[in-house]
Amino acid sequence: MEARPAVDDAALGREALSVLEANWTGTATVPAPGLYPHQWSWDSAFVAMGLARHRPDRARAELLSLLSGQWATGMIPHIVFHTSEAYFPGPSVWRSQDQSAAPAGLLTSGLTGPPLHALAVWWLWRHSGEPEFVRRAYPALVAQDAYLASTRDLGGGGLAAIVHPWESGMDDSPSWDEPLAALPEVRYGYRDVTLDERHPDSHHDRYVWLALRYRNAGYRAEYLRDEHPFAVEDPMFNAIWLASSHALAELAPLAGADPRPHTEQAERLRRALKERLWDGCFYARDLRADRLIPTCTVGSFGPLLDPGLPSDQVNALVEILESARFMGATGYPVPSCEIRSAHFDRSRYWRGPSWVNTNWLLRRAATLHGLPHLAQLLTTATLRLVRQAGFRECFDPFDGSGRGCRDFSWSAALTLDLLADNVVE
Ligand code: 2M8
Repeated sequence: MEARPAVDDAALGREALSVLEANWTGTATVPAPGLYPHQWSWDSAFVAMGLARHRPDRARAELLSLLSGQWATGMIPHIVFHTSEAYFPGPSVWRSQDQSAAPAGLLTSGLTGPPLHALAVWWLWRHSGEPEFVRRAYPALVAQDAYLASTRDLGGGGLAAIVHPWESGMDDSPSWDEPLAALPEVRYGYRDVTLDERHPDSHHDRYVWLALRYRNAGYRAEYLRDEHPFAVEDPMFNAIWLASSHALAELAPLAGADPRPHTEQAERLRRALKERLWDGCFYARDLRADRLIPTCTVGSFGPLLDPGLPSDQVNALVEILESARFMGATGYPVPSCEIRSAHFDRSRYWRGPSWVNTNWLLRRAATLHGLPHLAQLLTTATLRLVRQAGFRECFDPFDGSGRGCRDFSWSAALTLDLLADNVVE
């Protein structure tokens, strides 16, 4: 454990705000200086939610700047490149400028990310009002929803498929091992120092190969449907979409729109998650092999974000989450992979460490399901992590030591939100 002075809540909040100030480029908040020098999609949504009570103006600017990268297809890219700072894979890999659907004058990646943005807009509305901002963002959020429902329903069962591990945001999760192993032996050949340093032991050759295949096919919907070799229905990605559908239903009247399509979408997603991904726990489905991937990860608990999840599923998930398979055996919740799995690795990115963003999502889920004890436990333990180790990218779930980069934006932003709710009466 790194030595770190104990700080009180007010000091911790000030530190969090100063990290976010330092990571603000004038246009967007980078996840971390140096390592992640551009704007990432779900990072921006988390940052906006964390800033909602402190800097709503900045939170709105953050989301609008991300939405400026949206493609005409409705796809919100997982990275928007506002500067030319070095990062691999950067604009020369994605070549968004060659796509007529991509925004003019702004470079982006060609993949998408977890669709957290409607929830973020709702969060901002709830904490700071401002119907004008909702009206402005609403059409982009509806277009994103339509893109997922049409272009990404590759399995035809009502769920969205991710077509690259990077789209999950949980890049190296063991859930992708099987579908990646089924790809041909590829050697992309390009060794990128920053990529290898960021995440040694990752499946980089296959990641880059998959991205290039999709790019070379012109990011076409038909190619994804008929040829792309990686297509997975991920419970967390779809649960975030479901949470955003509920949020859209509440935002719709503010934008003068009908909430019903969004309520129906949420119900469709709930049914599809159960039919396609539930087997006592939620698992990812490999569409190309047509089978469930039998690894339980923190993503398995994503569907708890649905306030309408039936109580038998809620109870089963909470039992697993609190058991010795997950937070029952580690000092610091929530390990990103079940600890008894052969794939669990306490140090490897998304294969074991605990993350502030998933803790925050599960804390929200616990609140939605009337589980205050679980919500408080997640709040207290997450605050303990950042107090002890700082705003690190992720944390060893057993001893709480920091992993990955420092001054990580979503760790700082969500700390602000946890502090705001952690008022002891
Ligand atoms: C990580 O992903 C990027 C690729 O998109 C990377 O490894 O370079 C993930 O943790 C992802 O969830 C996150 O959005 C991104 C930036 O923080 O870093």
